[in-house]
Amino acid sequence: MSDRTPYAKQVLAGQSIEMPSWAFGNSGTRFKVFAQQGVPRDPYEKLADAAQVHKYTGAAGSVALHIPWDKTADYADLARHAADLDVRIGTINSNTFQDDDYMLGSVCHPDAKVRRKAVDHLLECVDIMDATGSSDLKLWFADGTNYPGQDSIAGRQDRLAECLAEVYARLGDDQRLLLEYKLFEPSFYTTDVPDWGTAYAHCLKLGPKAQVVIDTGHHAPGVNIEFIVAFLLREGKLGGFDFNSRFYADDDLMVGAADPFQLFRILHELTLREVLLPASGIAYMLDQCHNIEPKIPGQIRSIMNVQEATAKALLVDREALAAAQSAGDVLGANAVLMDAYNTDVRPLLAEVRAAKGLDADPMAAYAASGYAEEIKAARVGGAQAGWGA
Ligand code: LRH
Ligand code: MN
Repeated sequence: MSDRTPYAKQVLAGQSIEMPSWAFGNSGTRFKVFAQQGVPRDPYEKLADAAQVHKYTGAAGSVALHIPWDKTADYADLARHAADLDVRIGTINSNTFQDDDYMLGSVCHPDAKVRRKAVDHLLECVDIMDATGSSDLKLWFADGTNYPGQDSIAGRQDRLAECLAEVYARLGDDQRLLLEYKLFEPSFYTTDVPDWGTAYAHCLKLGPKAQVVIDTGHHAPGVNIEFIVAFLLREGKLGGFDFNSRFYADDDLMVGAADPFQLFRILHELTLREVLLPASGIAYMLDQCHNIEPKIPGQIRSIMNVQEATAKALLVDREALAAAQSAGDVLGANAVLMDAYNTDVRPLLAEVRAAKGLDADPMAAYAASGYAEEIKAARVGGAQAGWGA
């Protein structure tokens, strides 16, 4: 078995996972949003908190924004603020799921006036990308129906395709749209982009600047997500991930917390195609809510979970795996993967961090920094950020 450690270290040193700005604000469920002390009041403070995660992990150099949750007067100034903090603004997320006009949908709404309003918001998000220098527009639509007969399933697809085409036409040369699917919620009968196949079909029709985002919490129980990864990679239509984990539905828990073996299997497919680094064009993002746990440590732990799953995947002896697979050696092939998965990669990651001048234990380093106490003391008054739902 060839020593894969040097290769693994090289890739791990270059890995970059994008943080969601909304993970630093208050979040919860329909039952309760528990406010936490020190939570940011505006996107500037969200970026400051995100910068702490990058400072201690060295692997979280960008932050996704969500509009209007991160609405601000001067997006170019916000981008400069990010640069001063050694991070950058990444994906711009649209929001057509919180306005009263969108009760029956946004881009799939029966009323053309409502669709116009939704598309205008999506076009405004592209204007914001021009100001922040972002290349990715991520589109998730809550659109769907709750009862059979409520609306035309095919008619809604026509409306969706028409609206997506207008947004696609507005994209700049270095910009793309990432279409995110989700099985259900908030709609409970049909969802207009419910699965990877629907997202893939719309992206194929749109063109090369349209790709699919896989949110790991958006599938029916038992769905083999790594199959979807392998398929979309083969088609060149995998645009990115919203990493999180779940025990039941769209729980938005820390990635790898509920099913670290699934995360490893997903990273294995990506490692086989050598698309782990930013140059691959695949956007690796977290999409999580830290409803009861402290948010900055929650993001640090999440980045570490992705790093650990990645390190294990990078240690898979691919030659031995390919040999066992072509020999039909079922148990042999499975054992190659399990050997890597059962490897304790924490010493390897500590070496990668040390080589970058970082503390071997980012969680302990952040806790010792006193930043948590600082923001609790400083951020008094004002309105804490949240989903505003
Ligand atoms: C929808 C979703 C989408 C975001 C939102 C914060 O469930 O995953 O990616 O817009 O969460
Ligand atoms: Mn998501």
